Amino acid sequence: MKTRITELLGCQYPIIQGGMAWVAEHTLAAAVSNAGGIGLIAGGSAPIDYLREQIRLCKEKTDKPFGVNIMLMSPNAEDLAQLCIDEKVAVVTTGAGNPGKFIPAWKEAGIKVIPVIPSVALAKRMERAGADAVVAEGTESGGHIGENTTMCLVPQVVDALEIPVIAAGGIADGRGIAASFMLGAEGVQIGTRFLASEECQIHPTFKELVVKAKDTDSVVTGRYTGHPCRNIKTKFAKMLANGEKDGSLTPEQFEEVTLGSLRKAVQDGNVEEGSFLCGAIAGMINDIKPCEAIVKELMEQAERLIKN
Ligand code: TUI
Repeated sequence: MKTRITELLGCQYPIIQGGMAWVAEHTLAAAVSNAGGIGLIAGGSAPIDYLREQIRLCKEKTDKPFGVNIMLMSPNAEDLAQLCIDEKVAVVTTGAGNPGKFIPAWKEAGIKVIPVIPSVALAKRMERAGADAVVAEGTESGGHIGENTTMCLVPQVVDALEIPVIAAGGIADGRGIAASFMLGAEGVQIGTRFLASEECQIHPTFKELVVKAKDTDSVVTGRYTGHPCRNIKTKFAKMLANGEKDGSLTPEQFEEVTLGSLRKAVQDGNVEEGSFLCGAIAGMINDIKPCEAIVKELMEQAERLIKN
């Protein structure tokens, strides 16, 4: 399936792995790139030395293109942005903010720049700022989210832009990819499906929560802090959601109890205090497989559907 995205990024399939903070490290990124997609390493709020090492390890594991996600709320986003230039990373995606000020330097360095955006207005600004493509991310996604749905957002972004659009949020099988293409997208970004992959290095408890999740097992917390996040509905997430609703948890207390909660979920599998960020499509995911098998199955199903 050749699109402007496969051409732009020099990959076999128009599938980009989500840049999941604390989750997306070099083993996962290299596996997705070796499977023909574009793997991503998450900068998150990691120290610069950690990200440099991850990039170098990824280069050892794959000779295919891969990328780095810069989380713009990170206090060291500036340093990580420069590191991508120094390490000659092929692709940069961004999240949780406006990357406008970094785009000229990335473009100068020959990096393909793909901001993740939750609205048409920001998509247009990114095109004007020189982005090569955008990821239009619906509220079905895991982690930090906007309000609009994939079904509504993607066609509106496609209509508003000349550059290619990648759909994200709620896509975990070939039907989701085919549907995204019908909406005008030329690629997909997939996160949650890769949580349940063999190469993903998260705690086994996290994978088990994804595989066991039903359609109603995701919840958005933290709307009142200005950083809404979609999580798996654990006891901890329900406590946060209830505390937000009934006022028993102030925004300050919310920030306090969620500090370090991504690490507690990903590294420790701590269901009492961890935030298991995950998309609303988790209910459809029932097995853990190698990335190569996931990508192959996704593309075979999508190509069959589109041909019909
Ligand atoms: O960024 C994500 N998903 C994420 S980032 C993350 S780590 C985190 N940690 C603490 C608080 C918040 C996040 C976990 N998941 N997805 C892409 C995305 N970007 N979703 C929404 C946005 C976004 C929101 C506002 C992008 C731009 C934006 O612009 C505001 C502005 O400055 O105009």
